[in-house]
Amino acid sequence: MERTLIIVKPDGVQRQLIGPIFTRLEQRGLKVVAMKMLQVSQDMAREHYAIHRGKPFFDPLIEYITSAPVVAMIMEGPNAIEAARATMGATNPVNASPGTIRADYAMEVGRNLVHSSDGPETAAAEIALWFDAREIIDYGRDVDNWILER
Ligand code: IDP
Ligand code: MG
Repeated sequence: MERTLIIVKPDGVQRQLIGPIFTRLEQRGLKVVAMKMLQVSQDMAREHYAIHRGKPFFDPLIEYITSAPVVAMIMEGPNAIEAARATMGATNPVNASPGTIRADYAMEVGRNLVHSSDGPETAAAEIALWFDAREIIDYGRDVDNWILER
């Protein structure tokens, strides 16, 4: 089953939106298999956003993601990456579709509340960066019979 990394960014934690953000994803049927709060270090931020090094928004992005604690989680499900990206909405909240997290709660690209892996390779690398294998829990849910076709 596919897994993806979700992060409630510092603005999401400060604005007391951990619950609403998490609820959107959880209620779709995505299963939480790991979850923790942490303060991101400069080194970890630079590694997580390495692909954006050299871009004009890189330094502000590092400052943003390290500015206060975040909540990170791994969510699992069929097409989890695509499902989470669709629920999160476009990178710039102004272009995000109504009903998505970013459209409903955010105004600007540099304060867009949430991160979600953008592909299978990225998801695998991000999960390895953010979580130790022992922090990921493989478990069943009875409700899966009502969420998944099998
Ligand atoms: P994503 O988060 O939707 O995958 P990416 O293009 O991977 O978007 O960019 C990573 C993060 O960098 C964005 O979520 C946003 O916080 C920030 N960012 C991206 N583009 C800009 C920009 O043009 N100005 C300011 N911040 C940006
Ligand atoms: Mg991205």
